[in-house]
Amino acid sequence: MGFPDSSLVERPSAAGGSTPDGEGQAPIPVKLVIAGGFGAGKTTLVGAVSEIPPLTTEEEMTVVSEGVDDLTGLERKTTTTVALDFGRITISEQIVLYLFGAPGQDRFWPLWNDLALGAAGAVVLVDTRKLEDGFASIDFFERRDIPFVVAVNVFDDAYHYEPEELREALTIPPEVPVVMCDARERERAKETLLTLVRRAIEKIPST
Ligand SMILES: Nc1nc2c(ncn2[C@@H]2O[C@H](COP(=O)(O)OP(=O)(O)O)[C@@H](O)[C@H]2O)c(=O)[nH]1
Ligand SMILES: [Mg+2]
Repeated sequence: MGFPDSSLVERPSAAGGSTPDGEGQAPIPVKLVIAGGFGAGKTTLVGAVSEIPPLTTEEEMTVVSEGVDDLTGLERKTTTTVALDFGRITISEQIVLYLFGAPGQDRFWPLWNDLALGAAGAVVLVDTRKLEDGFASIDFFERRDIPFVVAVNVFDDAYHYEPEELREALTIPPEVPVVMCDARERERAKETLLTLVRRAIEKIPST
């Protein structure tokens, strides 16, 4: 059987097919959102794990965004995502993850509702130098009851927090995993996605 169409339409369930182990079936597409503040490492993470060349709409930051996008502490950042990042990673014969990196700037908030539609879960990337930027994303997924994990992207020049300190500072509920991550490292980024998938599966009501 060929690869499923790219419509990302949720299919009933893996167990609905004829072979219980999913053998011979096309993998189930699972949509995940990569969220977080501006410069938290979303584009980097999608690029690090994607098995297809990530589709990204990075644009050179122009003078137009000067004074609009807050570059404090991000002096080396010269590109910005104007729409979204898109990547794909196959985690097993049964599951293929489609990653949608959300644009971090406040002015793109209206897009987030569309991005979250049909999402099985979200990674909220947090830059510890700009902790407060994580609140809006955490709040967004909490309100919609979308499973999420908080991934702390540890930048070289950032103060090192313990996960529990961050949980308290960001008032992250106990059931939400907090993981340390380096968005540039494929294996760490992949482990973050697997933590999210496990969390999303846990949240599926057992009937
Ligand atoms: N030191 C360090 N730099 C990172 C890490 N993740 C991303 N960066 C850098 O931080 C900048 C912002 O990352 P980017 O992915 O564009 O952020 P986005 O706005 O969330 O998409 C880029 O220059 C990255 O190379 C990290 O884990 N450690
Ligand atoms: Mg980006």
